[in-house]
This record gives sequence, structure tokens and C-alpha cells, in this order.
Amino acid sequence: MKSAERRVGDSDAVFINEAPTLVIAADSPKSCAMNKADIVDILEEIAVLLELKGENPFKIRAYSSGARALETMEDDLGAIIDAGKLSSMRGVGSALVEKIETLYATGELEYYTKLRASIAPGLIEMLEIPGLGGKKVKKLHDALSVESIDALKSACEAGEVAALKGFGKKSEEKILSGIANRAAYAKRHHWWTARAVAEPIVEGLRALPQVERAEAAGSLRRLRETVGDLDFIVASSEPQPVMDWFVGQDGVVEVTAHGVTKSSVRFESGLQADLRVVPAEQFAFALHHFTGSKEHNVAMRQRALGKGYSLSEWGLKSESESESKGIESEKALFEFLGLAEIPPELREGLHEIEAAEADKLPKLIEVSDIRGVFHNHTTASDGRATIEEMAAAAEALGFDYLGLADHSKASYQANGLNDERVLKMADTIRAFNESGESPVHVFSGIECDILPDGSLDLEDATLQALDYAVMSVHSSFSQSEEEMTARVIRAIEHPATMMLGHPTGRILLRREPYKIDLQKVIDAAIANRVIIEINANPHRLDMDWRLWRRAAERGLMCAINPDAHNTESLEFYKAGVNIARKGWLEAEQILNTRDCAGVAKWFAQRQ
Ligand code: DGT
Ligand code: ZN
Ligand code: CA
Ligand code: CA
Repeated sequence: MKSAERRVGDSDAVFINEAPTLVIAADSPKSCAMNKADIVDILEEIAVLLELKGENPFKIRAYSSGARALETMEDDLGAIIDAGKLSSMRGVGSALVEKIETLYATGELEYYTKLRASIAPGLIEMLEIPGLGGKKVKKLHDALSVESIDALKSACEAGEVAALKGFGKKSEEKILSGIANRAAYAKRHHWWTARAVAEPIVEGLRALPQVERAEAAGSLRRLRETVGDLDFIVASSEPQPVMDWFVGQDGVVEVTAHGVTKSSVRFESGLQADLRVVPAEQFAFALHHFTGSKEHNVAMRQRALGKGYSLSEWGLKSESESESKGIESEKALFEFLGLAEIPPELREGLHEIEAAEADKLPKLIEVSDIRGVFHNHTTASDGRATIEEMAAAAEALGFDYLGLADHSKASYQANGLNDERVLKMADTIRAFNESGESPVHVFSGIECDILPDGSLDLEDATLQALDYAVMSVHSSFSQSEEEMTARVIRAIEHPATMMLGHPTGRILLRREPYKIDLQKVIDAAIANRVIIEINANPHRLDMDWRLWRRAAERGLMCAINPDAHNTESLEFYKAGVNIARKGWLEAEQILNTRDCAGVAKWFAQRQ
């Protein structure tokens, strides 16, 4: 069970494997078909599957200790295999050597494929319910003959799980809420992934000769952190060929509607998309309506009514007229109602209309304002790229500077650095800067673990030797709200703390935030002049956009931190900019908009 839980995300490393834009092959040696982290995942999964089958504990342990040995290994796996040294590594039993080598060389393993195929898929799905590992799923299966999540749910509802030895009422409730979360999560998609699907569709639509205008609307356009379905609006006087193209696209697995004005399709990932085609004169109204949010639409309709008009997706009509007002663009629609143009990401029904009326909308931060990024990992801990490679990627993005912040030693699963290695890394970075090899200045930092009692994982002297430090929680997630809040505030009050990393630990659509009183954390950060990050990994986007407007008004400073574990993921900073925009943030409130000297000055005055 432990290994299964760890696999679903206590380590940042998990995200590397899922990074949506990741291309591993480019920087891996030719002989490597599967990297170390993925092999570790498979060994751990084998251990869980063996548990589920009730295999003998020694066999199970061989896989879990093999996984751990591989995970903590400092040397390059390819080099070890080439040197024939895998069998002499502690924790790697003889049965595993060949399997690891096969995975490394081919990316496949027949033993694993057969093992998975020998187990009912419903049982494997049950492993995704938090708290259920191989042993428990086996018990449930043996005692209640449940072979699917639906059957397990019914058994819980009938009180059969609570009555089982080793389970009880509490774990029955936990299983039920786990099942409910899983169902809710399955209906939504990360913005980053949804955007990757939507972009080529918009381009494809615009390329059609019948299409005058085409835009993505809905939550995607509002830059929400997750997206339920995609919505496209097209202006055309000839809808049929547009609809036919839409339902006939590559990747469509099901057409759920194919009409003259509306079509709906589903892609393999489960993501669904709606297309609406309207005459050009309706386009602005339809685009505004289907961009939403519902709350924003209700407020806009209210405002139109106050001026004697009824506003809908079809148009804007006064009571005395049968024809709609001619409105060419959203901007014109807002103007007609006496409002400044409200950017889609602010249309959440959170007083944006009042701000637009008073001409007090923020001048939102833009992607082009960003001069560099701070929280990133290298091969020194669990990153995939070296200092040189990360700096080159930062240069390609046009950055002036790059902050590195590898893990500290308590994050052993991420190969975290001890004091000695941190100082050595800082020396290496200094030498890199002095070499003049790169126009990008590298700031030396650390992502230091906040230990369960709120103390820090490294010596004060070590932290002071760096340009800056990001402090993060990576363990003991189940502390009470009081404990967790006190723990994080204690870390914020430490003089070496300059930034707080991913303040709730949430993983979108997979792990709920840990319990923490963020208002108190924000107060402490402001009082101690500590920055809170927007962790820009599309699976985190933490701290949440809903909290930023008020916090920043009260003086909280922000940093947009991609938490990149490879060169491609530096681009996540754009997802962070989206969230900053949703949080009404302007350039001055974000450290990354300062130039290199400005950042150095900010760090120095904090020391
Ligand atoms: P999603 O897909 O759950 O991530 O969120 P949205 O915002 O994309 O919602 P969706 O796809 O159901 O509908 C797109 C937009 O259409 C929505 O943001 C506002 C508008 N809309 C949909 N249903 C209603 C409604 O009942 N009333 C109003 N005023 N607007 C609606
Ligand atoms: Zn972290
Ligand atoms: Ca939608
Ligand atoms: Ca929709």
C-alpha cells in the first residue's frame, strides 16, 4: 500500500513522467528505452499487483526493495548496466536484474504485462482509491467477491465493508468519498492538456473556407485550472461543411450530436467538445455567452435589463424593437453597456463588472513581462537536465536569469541534497556564472523541506550561503489543520525563508489539498516579507487564483515558479501567468517581472 500511495504523488518526480509536453527521447542515451523513474514505478506496481494476488511476502519485498534501491541510486543507471554492476547493488535481487535490464533496453516486460492481464481490470482500478493497496483490495475481493468499483460502492452502501474485520465504519466512509472524488475527477481535464487538444481545432476551423471567425470559449478561454468540456464558436453562413469537418476530425471516438447549429464529439481521453455555428451578426453575443461564466452572464444580463435591453446568446434587444442591436465584438458589447472590456479570465462573477464600470480593471501581467523563473530542479536531485541544459533552455525562452532550487535531503525519494552537496552545488553555479558561458544568470537556491515540526531540513549557514531559498512541505500531509498551519508559519518566520512553495500540496484531479489555514499563512507571509509562489506546474497551480486578488492587495508578493524537472517544463511558467491573471495580478506584484539586478537586490535586502 505504501508504495502505491507514494506512486500517486508524494514526490515531485511523479510529474516528470506526466508532463504533458515532455519529450524524453531527445536527451536520453540511445540504448535507453525507459528511464529510471518509470522503471521504479513499474517495480512498485508489480509489488502491489503481487500483493493483490496474495503472493508470498518475500517475492513482494524483492520488488519493493528493488524499486527503492534503484530510486536512491546516485549513479547513472545506463552506466551501471553497461558495467554489469546491477547484480552487485544492495537490494537488487537476482530475479530483478534481468527485468530491469529488459525494461531499460526495450521499455517492455512480458512478466509485467502478463501479471496485469491476469487480474480483473476492476480490481486494478480499485487501487486508485486512496487508502486501498494490494492487500486491502484482495481482502475486499475475497470476503465480498467485489470485482468493480461499482460493486465496491454498493457493498459500502450496504454496510458490508464496515462489518469486515480490519475495515470498520471509518474506512468504509473513506472508501466512499474516495470513489466520489474519483468520479468527479474523471469528468474534468487539466487546462494544459485541454489547450493542446483545442489549439489545432481552432486552427483547423479557421482554415475552412466557410469559416469567417472561430474561437474557443468556455472555461478554456477563461483559463480555469481544469476544464469540463471544450466549447467552440464559429461564424459562418454555411454551417453544414463546418459541422461535417468537426465530427470527422482525427481522434474523435464518438459523435454525440451532429446538427445544423450544434455538434458534439468525444475524444479518446474522454474530453468532449461542443461546436456552435452562428451567423456573423450573432458571433459576438454567442462568443460572450458561451465563454461564461454563468455567474458573469447572469450579472451582465441584469445590467442589460437595467438599461432596458434583454441580452442573450442571440443578441441584444430592447422591448420595443424586434431586431437585435448590431454589435461587432465583445468589446463593443461591453462598451454598449457602459463597461470597459473585461478579459475572459476575469469573468467569474467576482465583482469584475463593478470594476469595469469604474474603469478600475487591473492591468494584468502578460507572458512577455516575465524575465526569468525561480523554482527549478536539475540532475543534482530529481531533475532530468543539467545546469548547462537548463540555462540553455532558459536562454531559448528569452529569460535573463534562471533560479535553480533542487530538493533537500528529507526528500530522499527525490535524491535531495544534504548540506555538503548544497554548498557544492552553489560553488558549481558560481563557477558556471563566472565562466561567462551563458548570457543567463543562474541564481543558486534550494527547495528546502519543511520538516513535520516546522523546522528546516538544512543548517542556517547553508541556507545563508545561497541566493535564496524556497521552503516546501513534502511529508506528513495528514497533520491536523492546526499542526500544518503552525508548521508552515514557523518556516515562514525563519529568516532564511524567501519563498513558500506549493502552499497546499494539492494535485489537481488527484490529491486534495492538505488541511491548512491559508489566510493565516498569507498574513504571516506578508508580515515576514515572504513570497508565496504560484507553482506553475499545470497539475498544481498552487496557490489558487481565488486567493490572490485580496492577498496581493494586502501586500503579498508573488513568484511564478514552473517547478521544472526538465527543460521542456520551463514553459509551464505560461500556465502560471494564466493563474496570476485570473488572480487579478499586475506586473509589479510578481518578482519575475524584475530585471536581474532588481531580483538580486530583492534577495539581498531580504538577507
Ligand atoms: P466547464 O466546461 O465545466 O469547464 O465550464 P464552462 O464554463 O465551459 O461551462 P459549459 O461548457 O457548461 O458552458 C459554457 C458557457 O456557457 C458557460 O461558461 C456559460 C454558458 N452557459 C451554459 N449554461 C448556462 C446557463 O444555464 N445559464 C447561463 N447564463 N449561461 C450558461
Ligand atoms: Zn516541491
Ligand atoms: Ca466547457
Ligand atoms: Ca460545453
